[in-house]
Amino acid sequence: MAVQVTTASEVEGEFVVREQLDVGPALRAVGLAAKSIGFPAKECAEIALVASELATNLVKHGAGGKLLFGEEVRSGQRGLRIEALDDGGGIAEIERAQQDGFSTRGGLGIGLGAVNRLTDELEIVSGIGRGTRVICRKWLQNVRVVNNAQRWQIGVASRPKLLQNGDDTVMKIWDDDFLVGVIDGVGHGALAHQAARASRLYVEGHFDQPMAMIFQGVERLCRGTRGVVMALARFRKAASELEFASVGNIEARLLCGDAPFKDVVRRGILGLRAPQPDVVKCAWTCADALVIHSDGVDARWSLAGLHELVRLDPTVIAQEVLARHGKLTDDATVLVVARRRS
Ligand SMILES: [Mn+2]
Repeated sequence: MAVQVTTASEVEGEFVVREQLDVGPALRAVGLAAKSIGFPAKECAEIALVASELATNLVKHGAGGKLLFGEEVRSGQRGLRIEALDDGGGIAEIERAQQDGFSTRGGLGIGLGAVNRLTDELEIVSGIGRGTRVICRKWLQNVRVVNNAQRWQIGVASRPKLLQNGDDTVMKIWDDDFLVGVIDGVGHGALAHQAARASRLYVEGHFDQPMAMIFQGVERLCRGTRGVVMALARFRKAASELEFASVGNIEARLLCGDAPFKDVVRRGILGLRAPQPDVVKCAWTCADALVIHSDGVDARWSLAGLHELVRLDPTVIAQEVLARHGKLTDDATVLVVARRRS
């Protein structure tokens, strides 16, 4: 993974971690660094948890090592980098970690689950005989409390095949922007439900990260599961711009758009070494509604007969598409974003 050039500043430290007793001081120092960078209390606690997980791994799986941390600034955004360097173990442990997903141990194998969930970037570098280097970064979020719910409406309709729904939907609103999406856990029932739900929580926790990063995070999260397919749409600048990315079989369509919406379909399953999505950016000035649905809805539905629906509440549109075209053989979900009619 390419790492952008960043500049370091004063908030940094280095701890040698050989036994469990070394973990406490290291995680306290990381927590203090997070506080002085300006992370809110809840995130400071989460960052300390990340440091604790990394340091504990050094004791449990490596022959000890070092925990390093430092402030970073990238494109004007401040953040904290935490690095764990172990002296041994190396590649064998990492391979085990990647095969052993949260389905069996509640984390990315050797316990990188919290690190992946609570940070924005995670990189694992391992070389034979050189130990393992785990680098993670967490960026400060700049969230103003302005809500665009007045201008835009989001509607969802979903129907599970079994008791637990293997589909899930993302809805995150902040400033003048929002992120929505549909996630389909491969298969049905409890395992599909867990994978889709964990992915949704990851996406909502990383809503302002670059799309490619969000997809990489979900890919890591879902290793060891049957995987998920996912499509995300992020609306920026009071919804005049649309950014769309998708991996696997999730359908997206604009209703009443002047120009056809060209999303790039990437085959693959997140968690099973999916390719990176192509991120499509376009102006969203002409369109009235965006419809995203899982493959539990027949993709051959036509716009005929649906134009009149565009005047309706997006939840009604979603229910209508689901009722007309949903299959009974799969979880089926429709998400609609529509401009509010005044
Ligand atoms: Mn499905």
